[in-house]
Order: sequence, then structure tokens, then C-alpha cells
Amino acid sequence: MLSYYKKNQKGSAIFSVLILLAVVSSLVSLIINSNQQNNYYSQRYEINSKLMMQIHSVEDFAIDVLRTDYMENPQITHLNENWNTPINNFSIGPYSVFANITDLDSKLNINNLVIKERTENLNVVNLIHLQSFINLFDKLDIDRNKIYSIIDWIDKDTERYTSSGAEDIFYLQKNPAYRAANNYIQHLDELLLVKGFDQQTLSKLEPYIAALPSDSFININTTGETVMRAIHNIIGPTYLELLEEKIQENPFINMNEFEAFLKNELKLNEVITNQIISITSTTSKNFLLNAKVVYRDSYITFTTSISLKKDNETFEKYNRIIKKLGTI
Ligand SMILES: [Ca+2]
Ligand SMILES: [Ca+2]
Repeated sequence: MLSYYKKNQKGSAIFSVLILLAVVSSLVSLIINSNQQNNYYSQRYEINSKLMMQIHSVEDFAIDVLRTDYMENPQITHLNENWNTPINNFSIGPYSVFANITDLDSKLNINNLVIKERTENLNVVNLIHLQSFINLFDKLDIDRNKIYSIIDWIDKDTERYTSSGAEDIFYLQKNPAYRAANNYIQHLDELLLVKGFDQQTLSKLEPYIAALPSDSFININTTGETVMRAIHNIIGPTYLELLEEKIQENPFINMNEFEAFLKNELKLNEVITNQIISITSTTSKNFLLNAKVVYRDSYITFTTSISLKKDNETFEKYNRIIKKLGTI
């Protein structure tokens, strides 16, 4: 009996050791696995942070190019300047950089619809910009009534600008409910919250519109055919051709030259000339950097807005959006 007990005790001891061994070995394999995973993650982390660091260099490089072009002649921005040369697969050590800069002042700025410095009881809508948007929406076959919802989304009041507009009452009935921003639009995607806008409408508009600080001007030297025609009803196929011909040969060097061209070459009257020059410029202040940085098998793509500051000397970057971070 005693010997059996002893034997059994011994057996159970061996059993315990076995269990312990099993636990230890599975722990060891767990540790090995997690170390391998940690290595994987720390390598990925290292690569990602190296890519993130490169973003700043690419942005600063873009700012440098824009500043150099700007300093050469602040009154003129045109498509033959250095900023408009894309960078394709440029190597910096182990990195490859792809980048291009778009002139956002070549587009219609939705925030220009609502006047910034408004006085009580006066119309808050800039009627000349409104007409440009009507021209653009008509040209793209988008219901022009949607413009009035943008105006209400931006303007401070809660009264509809026209019966096609929309204020809080409309958005509070949605599920989930929300309110109109009653403020300037920060990013074009915000339009998806505005009455009448969906992804399809936004995609149609995106090549021609931008969300910039209010009071920006459309650069006549960089704008494309669609926007140029939207600027004013009077710009039909003939005027468009004359303008494009002139700009291709010699971009307008300043607003005086542009004004003289409208009056003398296009024979436009004082009123129409003034309407056009009140919303246009020959230089640009707002740009969008679109870039991709590749390092080993990984890449990052991003966009960053770059604008000339109010001091008219320095450029600042803002609104960086990481589009994609992945492996090739
Ligand atoms: Ca309103
Ligand atoms: Ca409003």
C-alpha cells in the first residue's frame, strides 16, 4: 500500500514535470513567434517613419520651387515655369520621388460664392462668382440649383438663399441628423454633406473647382478651357481661341495688360471688362502638391496644400492628406 502510494506520487511528479515542460515549451514558442512578429512590426514601423520623414523634404522642395518661380516675377504665374514640371522617379539615396504641383487658382473656388467682408443687410453672395458657377454647372450638365445649397451651407444665416437651398431644417431631418456648417468649406469632400451632392456629382466637378480661403482669384494664365469659358458668358469659342493663342505665345504679365487685351483686342465694354477682371488674376497663390515616395518595397502617396501667406513672401503648407501607405 505504502509502496503503491510512493510509486503513484512519483508518477504524479513526473506528470507535473511533463505539464510544466509543455507549458514552458509553448511559452518559448510563443515568445519566439512574438519576437518574429515584433521584428516584422518594428521593421515596418522603421520603414514607415522613414517614409514620413521624406514627406517633409518633398514638401519643402516643392515650396522652394514655388518660391523661386514667385520671386522671379510675383505678378505672373504661368504653365512654362519650373513648378509645372513633374518629377518622375527622382532618386535621393535609397528613395525615389514622384511629384507634381497643380495650380488651384486655375479652378473656381467654391468659398468665393460667399463674400468674406460682408456688411449687415447687404447681399452676402458674390454675384459674379455665382454666375461663373452657373456657367460651369450648365456646361457640365449639373442642376444649377445645387449651387444655392452650397451658398446656404457657407453663409452664416439659417434662411434659405433660394427655395432650392437648404439650411438646418433640411439636415436635421436626416439620419443621423446634422447641421449646416455655416462656414467656409475646408475640403471638397465636405460637399458630400451638402444637399444634392453625391460622389458622382463631386467627381464631375473636381477637375474644375477648389476649396480655398475666400477672396482668391482665377489665374487667367493657367486656367483650362472649361474654367475659362465659365468665367463669363461672353467667352465663347472665338474669344476662347484668341485668349488661348495669346497666353500660349506670351502669358499676361499683369492685370493692366489683361484689361487692355479685353478692351482693345476682344472689344469688350467697360462693364463686362470690369466683371471679368474683378475675379481674375495673372498670378497664383494656391497650389496642391501631389507626391509619392518609394523606399525599398514600400511607398506612401499624399497631397499637401501650399499657399502664399498674406505677407506675400512666404509659402505655407497645410491640409496634408495621406492617400495610401503600402507595399509594392
Ligand atoms: Ca442662407
Ligand atoms: Ca447658412
